[in-house]
Amino acid sequence: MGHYKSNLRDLEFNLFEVFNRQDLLGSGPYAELDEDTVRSILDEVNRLAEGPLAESFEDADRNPPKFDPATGTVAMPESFKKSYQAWMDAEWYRVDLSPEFGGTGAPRSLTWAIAEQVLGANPAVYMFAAGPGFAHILWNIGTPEQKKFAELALERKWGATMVLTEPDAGSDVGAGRTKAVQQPDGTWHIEGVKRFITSAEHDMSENIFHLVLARPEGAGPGTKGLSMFLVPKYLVDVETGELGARNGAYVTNVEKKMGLKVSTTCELTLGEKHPAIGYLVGDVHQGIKQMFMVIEYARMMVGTKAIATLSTGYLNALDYAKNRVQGADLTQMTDKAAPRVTITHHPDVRRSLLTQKAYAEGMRALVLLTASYQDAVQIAQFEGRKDELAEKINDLLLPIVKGFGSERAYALLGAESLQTFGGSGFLQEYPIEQYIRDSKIDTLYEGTTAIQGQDLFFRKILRDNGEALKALSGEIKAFAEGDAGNGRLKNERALLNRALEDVQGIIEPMVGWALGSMEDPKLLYKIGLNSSRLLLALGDLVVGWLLLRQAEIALRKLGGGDVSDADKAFYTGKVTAAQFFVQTVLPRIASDRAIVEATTLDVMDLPEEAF
Ligand code: ST9
Ligand code: FAD
Repeated sequence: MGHYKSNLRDLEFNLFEVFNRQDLLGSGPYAELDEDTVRSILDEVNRLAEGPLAESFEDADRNPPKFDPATGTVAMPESFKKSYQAWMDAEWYRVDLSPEFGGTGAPRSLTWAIAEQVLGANPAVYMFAAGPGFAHILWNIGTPEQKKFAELALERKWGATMVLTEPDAGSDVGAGRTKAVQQPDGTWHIEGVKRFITSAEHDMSENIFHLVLARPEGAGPGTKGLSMFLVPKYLVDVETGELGARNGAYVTNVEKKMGLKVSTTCELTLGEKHPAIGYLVGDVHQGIKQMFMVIEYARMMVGTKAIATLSTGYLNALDYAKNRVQGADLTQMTDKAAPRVTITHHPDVRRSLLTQKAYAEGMRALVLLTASYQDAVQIAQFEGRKDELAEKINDLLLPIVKGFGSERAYALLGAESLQTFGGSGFLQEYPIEQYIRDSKIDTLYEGTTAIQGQDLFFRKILRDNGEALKALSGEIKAFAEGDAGNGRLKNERALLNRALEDVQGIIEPMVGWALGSMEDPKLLYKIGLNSSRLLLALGDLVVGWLLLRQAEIALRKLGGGDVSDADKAFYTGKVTAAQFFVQTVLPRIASDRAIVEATTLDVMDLPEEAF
């Protein structure tokens, strides 16, 4: 058995018992899919994930890619190449592509359920396999020539990258200095150095295309002055599909990293040896808007990766705890001859396991809730209309999936999953230490947690006039004040209601400071001091609500009779995990509220030398 332990039962529970995705199948954009087909796809991906994809996870960490500075090339570990090949050969990435672009056009909820399995088994496989998805975006927004390029990229399985970051432009993408100079033939020469570019070099596809943000000469400052260029590694004759000359975009360094070592993180130097030819995407100067189409997808991917890792971390810890015998039952602590028990008997281990379970399963539900809004957006598009509320709620949830998901997953992997193993967790014999190293990046790339917190408050709440938040809060309130659980969840619904009030009590002063900042700009600091706190509190609230929704369903199933032993255990675990989470995690939001209400500017007034 490999390192990866998936949770197919819980994925299916979410899809078919909580979010009822079967109701969407068989009609509209999903006319070609039915529940059996979806279940068999998940089954097949699960087999791949636990087998060939997971197989190289450890080896590729211990024997990472080798960079040759003389040629700017990378040799990938053979073991990893096999995993990657298995994924690309299976072509499940087509499930997410539209039928017009050679795909299935499946609901996003299914594609994220698939993604979870790949990301949990071997995240870098999913990232190196971004080519078809990036090609899809290019095909949607590109010129006729670029559409042909995109079709070739899909057919020939070319790799792809998103290229924003520069040494002096990380969170502040708008500080980018890479420039674009228009040529008489309408192409552009791109000049500059980009860094930390994922998958920019490897030896697993014949071509790689880069989607690069650069500033046309004379364009204005900031992100709005950036345009997006298609910069292929090898130039392409889109009529014949022939690869032409090597383009002038070379990898000049590959970083040595703490984790996720098999994912190449590259310095990409453009136009130094010879011109790096770029094509203006869609022939329009809307670089940041276009790049956010990729970023939104990638942020969802990063959150899903973090949560998938926590889930397999928890299941590995659970497995260990069920087998590790150590100490006597606490009730027999004074009897030195008492039988030794497995550590699952110890209250503190149980607390830890249930915390891991509740977060892993609650955050999986958060991913699939978000995906269900993406389904609604897709259906509306298919019907030729816009579902603005679904779009807004998806936007609101994205920083929570990414920022809250990655923070909680990383913290729990270290503080709880590894801890369950005792000293053994520290060893490379078990996968947890690698999970921790590999998942730290999730709080950093695609916008750090601080950036996610600001995105949540300034863009997704304030700029939206709180509309999406109001809709989501309304659903939580209706649930809390309803009769879910038939009396069994009464106390928990009251706790949920209290947590909702506390989150609102966090947001209200923040909105007040935002309004007051017109007169007193320093009030913005008070928001900056609390936006990450809000991100985490709102995440906990949504997870608590989702867990209780699951518990309500579980109670109904348990009360319905004819439940298999396995399902009885599954549903019983759901109820207790939800109650535990709501009783032990949500009350902490009250202290966050008190902290926010008492915010002063002392931190900002402290002179730098006093730190
Ligand atoms: C990175 C990659 O880190 C790591 C992993 C790579 C893995 C690659 C593989 C991925 C696999 C996935 C497969 C994909 C397949 C796809 C398949 C599809 C079928 N939402 O607030 P302003 C826009 S990459 C939407 O003034 P500043 C908007 O246009 C590096 N749009 O910002 C806005 O205009 P307007 C990642 C947004 O102060 C404009 O930006 N780096 C959003 O100028 C300006 O907005 C980062 O993430 C949004 N949430 O700039 C950088 N926000 O307002 C992090 C902004 O008119 N830094 N826009 O609408 C930030 O995000 C900054 O806040 C900033 C600030 C740069 C946006
Ligand atoms: P900085 O922006 O310098 O941030 C440093 C610290 O300051 C952080 O704690 C941050 O939260 C904080 N900070 C910065 N600005 C603010 C602010 N305004 N308010 C509050 N706090 C702030 N980029 C790509 O373009 N393509 C890729 O494929 C890609 N892949 C990556 C892969 C890896 C392994 C890594 C490490 C990075 C990758 N990146 C990629 C870059 C990544 O997106 C950036 O590292 C990230 O956006 C942060 O930028 P930075 O590292 O420059 O940190």
